[in-house]
Amino acid sequence: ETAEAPVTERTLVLVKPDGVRRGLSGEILRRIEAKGYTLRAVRLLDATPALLHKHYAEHEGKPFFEPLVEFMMSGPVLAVVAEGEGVIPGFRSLAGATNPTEAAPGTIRGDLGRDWGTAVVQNLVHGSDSPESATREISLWFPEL
Ligand code: RTP
Ligand code: MG
Repeated sequence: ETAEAPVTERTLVLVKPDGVRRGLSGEILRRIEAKGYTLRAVRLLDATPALLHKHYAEHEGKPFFEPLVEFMMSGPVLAVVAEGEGVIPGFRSLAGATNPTEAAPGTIRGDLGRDWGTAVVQNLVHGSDSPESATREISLWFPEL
């Protein structure tokens, strides 16, 4: 009996408004592809409050929640579905620590991000943190997939 081929893993990546504004979308997509992951879907959009409240539901009530939603509506977001074995933790490794001051050099946040003294940390990218989050978030940002 032969083993089934594993179902290909998918994650949701967002290039946040700071990344789009700074012209880093291409560099961030380049790093995802250079790592060997496949871009399955890409969309530039203006996120609505309803979408962001669902996307960040786990953070509702935290002190940074409203500044975070404001920041995420400060310009267009590039939403990406990336695919490949291990892509969920793999993209989190590429992204680096949440705080760009602490993120290791070599990571997206460590190489390209910094503290700008804003109300909420601007850290260039989002990546799903678990298979459950990935499924939920992909259905929010790409309902047709
Ligand atoms: P993300 O969800 O965006 O990939 O980032 P993450 O997992 O590294 O961080 P998470 O804890 O999920 O927080 C989501 C986003 O909220 C903002 N944040 N600000 N104390 C703060 O000022 C603070 N904590 C979180 C960041 O934009 C973070 O990416
Ligand atoms: Mg998170």
